[in-house]
Amino acid sequence: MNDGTDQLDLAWEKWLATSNDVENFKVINSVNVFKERLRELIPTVTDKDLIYATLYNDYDMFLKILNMFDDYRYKCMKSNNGTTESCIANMRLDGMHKIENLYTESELTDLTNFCDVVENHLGHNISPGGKLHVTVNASGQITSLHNNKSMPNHGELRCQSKSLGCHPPGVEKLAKNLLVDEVCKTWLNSDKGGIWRSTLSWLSPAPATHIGWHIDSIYDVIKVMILLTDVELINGPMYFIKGSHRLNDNAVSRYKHRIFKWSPTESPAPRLPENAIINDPDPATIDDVTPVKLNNEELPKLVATGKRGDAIFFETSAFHSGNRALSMRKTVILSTPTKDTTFKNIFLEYIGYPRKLSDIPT
Ligand SMILES: O=C(O)CCC(=O)C(=O)O
Ligand SMILES: [Fe+2]
Repeated sequence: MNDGTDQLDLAWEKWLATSNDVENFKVINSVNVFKERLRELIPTVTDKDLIYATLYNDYDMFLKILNMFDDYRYKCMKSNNGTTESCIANMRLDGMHKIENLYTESELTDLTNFCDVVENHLGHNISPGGKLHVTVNASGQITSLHNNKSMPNHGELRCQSKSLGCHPPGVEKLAKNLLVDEVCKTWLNSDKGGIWRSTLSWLSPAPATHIGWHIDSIYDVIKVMILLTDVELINGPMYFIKGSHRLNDNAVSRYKHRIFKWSPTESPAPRLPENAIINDPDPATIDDVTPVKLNNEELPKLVATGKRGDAIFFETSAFHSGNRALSMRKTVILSTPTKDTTFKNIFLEYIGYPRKLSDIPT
């Protein structure tokens, strides 16, 4: 199969040689046109099965096709804003980028007030880990707050918009930040890439990591982690394998192909086997320099430390992990939708990913 981006380059060069009209070089950049093409090119269930089986059985093709979608998207990304541009450049290279001091104290006030209410109400019941259940009456006042403590060995209490049915107070305002909006939309090359879900989290000291090495899914999703406390090595910063959003024919991409094959469901997030990465530090030995060792390959890591008000963007199809904390870490993580955003996501959904094992053609 041809690599579509080579073809795009050739077409571009030919166009330049014969026309001065750079603005009118037409590439598909519309979700609806792309969907129409998919229906024309892959019209039947048998065609979809064939493509699914190829991606399933052929590791090289899996890499080539997923990377082709990224390369094409990277070429189409446009932004008029210098800060967005440099953020996107680092996202392409590393899969993660921090913007310092993105939020002012006054912008953080509403969410901080909500955090104070929760903390004052729960007291020592802020830990161990679990889900925060909130009930609200008709006039929007909180009538009960409860930690279900469903993760007794973990330190993370989560308040998810998914279970709440709305964003926690103050989050919507943070999500409306113009830079966040522009970075997410530029990264996905989609005007549908607005903020979809949020997770507010309190990470307290605990015997186990709240989440080990994983990718959120094969789909493209950008998250922005807003730090509500300073996060240093001792309060559980996220680890991230630099560049692991790309498939570079290394241990990362071999695992991603296995995840594509053997983790058909999206929840819980596809994890690496416990012993795959010999690097699950406790807060006393955590560092920001030692590479991650995956199957004897050394991979550079990034560490999501920063100050209150900083925002850390990361692509969630890269490998990342939680860490344990020696003192409280508070963050809110906003995420974009998978549906109707990148062409890769639309393609994967179109061929029926993720499929149950019984629905995978061989
Ligand atoms: O809380 C963390 O450090 C990890 C967060 C994470 O895995 C995610 O939001 O996808
Ligand atoms: Fe994650």
